[in-house]
Amino acid sequence: MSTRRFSHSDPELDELYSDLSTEHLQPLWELKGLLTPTPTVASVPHRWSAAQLRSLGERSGRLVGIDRGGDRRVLACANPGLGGAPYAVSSLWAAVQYLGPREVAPAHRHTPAALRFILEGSGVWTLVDGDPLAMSAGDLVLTPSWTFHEHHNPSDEPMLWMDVLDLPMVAALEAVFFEEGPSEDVERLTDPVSRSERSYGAPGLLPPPAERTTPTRHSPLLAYRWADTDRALARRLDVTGAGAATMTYVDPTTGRDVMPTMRCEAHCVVEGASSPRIRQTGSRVLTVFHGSGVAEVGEQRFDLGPGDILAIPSWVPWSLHAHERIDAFSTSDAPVLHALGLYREQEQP
Ligand code: GTQ
Ligand code: FE2
Repeated sequence: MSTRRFSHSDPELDELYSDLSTEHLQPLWELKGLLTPTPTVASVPHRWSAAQLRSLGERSGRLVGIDRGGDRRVLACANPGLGGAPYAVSSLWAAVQYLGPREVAPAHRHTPAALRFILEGSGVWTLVDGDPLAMSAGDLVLTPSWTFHEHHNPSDEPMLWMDVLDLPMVAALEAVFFEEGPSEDVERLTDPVSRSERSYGAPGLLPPPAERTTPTRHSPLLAYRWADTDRALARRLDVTGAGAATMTYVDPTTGRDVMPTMRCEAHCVVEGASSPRIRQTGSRVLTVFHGSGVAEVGEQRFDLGPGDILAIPSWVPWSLHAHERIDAFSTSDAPVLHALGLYREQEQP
């Protein structure tokens, strides 16, 4: 057993290299590509098409029972630059999950945090630590790290949504834990307003400090409804007057990102307009909720329509151009980069 061996024409130096290898040591002066002027980025810009995601989700629904090969029927976006790893970008898992009529994805929890953005339909409830959260098109639903969650579809229609997890980051830090939990009775799930929304769901209004839930690392508000997001985007568009606006989903008690590892943003670009071309450290996955247009990511252009999922790797300039008004949702690892002092952003010409 030895580590990578370097060689040299000088026999003495070559012998040193041999001994270094035996001792599992490597000479920095022979190592290339470590301290690069700008980030080395493995993942590539890529788009998964909504039509494919939907039809392959449906086919999986017909062929694969919820109990076969795991409890969740999930198709993970695998970035072509990541050598077969089931990650959409290097730091984020993104996937579509398909839950058929009257199916249940049983309770469990894990240290990787998850969120769902619902692209179409309604009728599924996700229970997060026992709190039933209705899921409808345009909603963002959080399942923070180590919270028990389960998905119930008591309706007659299948439903498909997007999951994003910080799994690649938690796996890189070797801190993944998982456990199964007791599933709840589906009969309890009829209430459309969760406990979390009753206390934290009104803009600018909170229970008195002494009555708030013990602060955690994540937002106590676990569902962000499309009607609120839509109104916020419309008002913000009026203010910016720029034809494009972005709103960040935050913890209403702190103003910070909804979870410690992931930033969620809603974007809109009006017909004929473009969002600013920017590049940022950290990676992002974006999905289109409404509208159509083109995404420019680095040198590539992708036609975009509802339900498409787009991978935007670190430090690649990107912008959206709307043919019809685009509403989009994105998740990035920005809170991690900020926390570590690694966040950089540049507007590109
Ligand atoms: O819905 O609980 O896409 O545990 C990956 C892992 C979804 C989930 C994913 C999960 C889930
Ligand atoms: Fe899960």
